[in-house]
Order: sequence, then C-alpha cells, then structure tokens
Amino acid sequence: MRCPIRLSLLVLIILFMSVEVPSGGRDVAADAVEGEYLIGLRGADVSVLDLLERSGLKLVRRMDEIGVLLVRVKAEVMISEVVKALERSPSIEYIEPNYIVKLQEGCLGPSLTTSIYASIIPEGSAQQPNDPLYASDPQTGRGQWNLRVIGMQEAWKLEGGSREVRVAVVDTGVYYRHRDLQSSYMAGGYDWVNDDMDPDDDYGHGSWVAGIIAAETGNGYGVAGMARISIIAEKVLNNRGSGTIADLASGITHAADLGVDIINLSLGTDTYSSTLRRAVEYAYEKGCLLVAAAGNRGTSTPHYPAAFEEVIAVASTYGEPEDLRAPYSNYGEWITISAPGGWDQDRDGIPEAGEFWIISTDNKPDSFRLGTGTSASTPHVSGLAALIKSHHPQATSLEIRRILEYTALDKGTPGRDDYYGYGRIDAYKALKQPLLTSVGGEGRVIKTCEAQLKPGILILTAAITTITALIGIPLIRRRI
Ligand SMILES: [Ca+2]
Ligand SMILES: [Ca+2]
Ligand SMILES: [Ca+2]
Ligand SMILES: [Ca+2]
Repeated sequence: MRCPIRLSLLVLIILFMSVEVPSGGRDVAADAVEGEYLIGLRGADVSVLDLLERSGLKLVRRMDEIGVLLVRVKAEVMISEVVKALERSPSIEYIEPNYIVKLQEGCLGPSLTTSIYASIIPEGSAQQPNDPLYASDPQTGRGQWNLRVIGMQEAWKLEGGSREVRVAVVDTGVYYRHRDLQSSYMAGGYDWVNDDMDPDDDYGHGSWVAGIIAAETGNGYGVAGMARISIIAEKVLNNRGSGTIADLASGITHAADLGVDIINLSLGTDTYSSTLRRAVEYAYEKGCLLVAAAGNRGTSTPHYPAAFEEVIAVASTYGEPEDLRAPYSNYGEWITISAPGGWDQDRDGIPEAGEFWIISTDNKPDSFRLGTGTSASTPHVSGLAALIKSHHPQATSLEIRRILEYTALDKGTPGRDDYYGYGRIDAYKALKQPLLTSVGGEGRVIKTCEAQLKPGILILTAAITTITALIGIPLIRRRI
C-alpha cells in the first residue's frame, strides 16, 4: 500500500511546486531544495568564489572533479538578482536548482523477517543453489524466477564472480551486516546524506538492490545473488528514499575515484540536470560502466541518468518461463536493454500467489523483501556485467556493454526496439561470448564510434589474418 501513496504525493509535489530554472531561460516544473543551487564552472577557475561571497551565496560543497559548486542563498538575498550577476561571469557555464531525486521506482513490499531461512539447509544440486528462497518464497511461491529466466544456473557453471570486481550501489546505502551481504561488502563508500563514513541503509532499497547483484549464493541461507564480487555503497538517498542531485553527483564521482568497475543507479529523475550529466561523463571517462533504471511510469519521457547515452538504460520484464515487458516500464529510443523487474499485477502493493516479484535482502537481520520495478531490473544488468568482467578481467566497459547488447534475447519486434532495447539479458550467452581482444593477433581497437552506438562499430588496425579470424566471431556483425 505504500507505493500508491508515495506516488500520489510525488504527483502532488510535481503539480504544486514550480521552480523557475534560471539557466538558459528554460522553465521546468521540478522539485528542488529551497535556496540551494549548483553552479557549473567553465574550466577550473575558482576565482568565482569571491563573486559568490559578494553576491550573498554561502558555499556548501566544492565538487572539484566536475567543476561544480553547491551554494545556499542567504535569507536576505534576491535570487533573481544574483542569477543575473552570475550569468554575466565568463567563469560560469550554468546555474541550476539542486533538484530532488526520488525513488519513484516501484514498490517494496512488506519485510519477511523470520529465522526459518537461517535454519533450513536444503539439499543443493547441480541444477539449483541451496539458498531456500531460490526455489520458492512464502508470498508468491515463485522464489527467484528472475535468476532462472535469464539463465543463471547455466551461467554459474562458467563464472561465479571475482572479488576483484567492484560494483558501486549508489542508493539508500547497504545493510552490510546482513548474513547474505556481509561477504561481498567492501568499505570505502560514503554517506552523503548524513555526511559520514558509514553508508548503512536506513530505508531498505539499496540492500535489496545489492542482494540481487551479490547476495551470497550456495550458503544454504536466504537468497542467491548473481555474482561473488565486491559491493561498495554510496548513500545518496535518505530514510524516505529521496535525495538531491548534489549528493547523487557526489556519490557517482566518488565511486569513480575509488576505481569501481560498475556503477548501479536504481534511481532517477525526469528533470535534466547539467550537474548529473557532468558526473556521468566523469565516471564514464574514468572507465566505469554505468547502469541505470529506465523508470516505472510507462512513459517515453527520458529518465535520467538512464537516458544519457553513456549509461545503459534498463527496462523491465516479468514472467516465467517466458518473460514479457512489464507495463509500467518506461520506453523510448533511449532504452538499451531489459531485465526482470517483476510486476505487482493487481497493483495493491502486496505480493500474492502467482505474481512475479523480486525477492532479495532487506536492511534488518534475517530479513528479506519482495519488490518490483526497473530498480530491480538494473542490478540484474550490473550483476551480469560484473560476471563478464570477472570472466574477462581485461575487458573495457564498452566491450562489456557490447556483449550485453549482442547476446541479449531479442523480444517484441525483431531487432532493437524501444520497449526491450536490444532484448532481455541472457547470462549464459553473455558468458560464452568471447571478447574481441581475446582473439589475440595484431588487432587493436584504435577508435570506437561513440556517436553511432547501434550497432557497435569498432575501427581496427589489423593484419589480414587477424581480420579473417575476427570475422568468424559472432560479435562482429559487419565488415567494411
Ligand atoms: Ca551513515
Ligand atoms: Ca544466500
Ligand atoms: Ca499484488
Ligand atoms: Ca526486439
């Protein structure tokens, strides 16, 4: 029941709060932190700090990596006058409100706290892990259909994951003391909401997302996760599932500075933000693979950061043995790929027998939770990307992205489409797929055509023999 209430609140807020966006004269109805602004600098010129002081703005945070300053307007200041003054400065590229980012992402159902999942150790088999909630759960009876449907049982025979691979979960934090999460958690992330070094989860969403990627599999307890890798938490959403663009951008840049391989973003906003764009570009340039939720409102309105071209935008499916697009899943030419996210078919916020929900870890001891949404689809893609990276440690983010796209199971209209993107991820096929670089020879990628992401085009220098070898690989669709 929590979801519809939250959704209607959000709609009310959007309807009744209108913030004028000074930058570029665009008027966008959006929800923002009152009195807070993000100033995007041109270059690294921070002499503008004096100007801010004179204008009656208090510096709250310097985000030097992306050249952004978070400022707060002092009470007596007329913001429209300040904006006029700042826009005249050649050192300033833009000023935008510090927008609110929310989890509009689906619903978390009620928690399932019971010691039964700690005491039952069923027989494992070659076919199925021994985690009791994998085969069945007490609410829907379907257990982890989401892992079965993408071929995880076959995939695990090829790769279980490497702890060297690190995935940042940028979310509400992670409850790392959970018995199914403690082995994959790695310290180093930050709590941007409470400004401390402990990104614990006081809401539950981030722990649920983290468990899909990396809950411990085969320990006879709780749920199975996709990959035995390392999870880092950047807490950017508070105990109500809401946060700011400043904290989100800080979480992304901090994760990139830690050198993580993959950044999972099961969150987003319909409001375009130049600061978020800068943070995404920064992480992308550092070699991170960014994966984000397409959003759950069944519209084609671009949802950010998913809709940025550097980011893999993940749509949602539900069903077993065949899964189909979930009706709430956003769509459009910005969708990259799809993965299971479940569907609360009667939309009452309660998981019932026969419905497809995603069960994962919660933020309390021995607690598990069912939920739905592109929030859940996203960590399936991050988990698979982490397995590919474990299997091919030398793979670049772009190579991993190409494998995900190329090996996805085509659904809907033939070829890439606006509902499924390249199709639903296929874990077994993705792990069987050789990397371009693994063929050896003299082939070397000298340029990738970023502007034309579909299909992936690589320009190679190579000896004729190498070219012949490469053409035999299904990843290559065309030759010149
Ligand atoms: Ca904390
Ligand atoms: Ca487990
Ligand atoms: Ca229901
Ligand atoms: Ca298709």
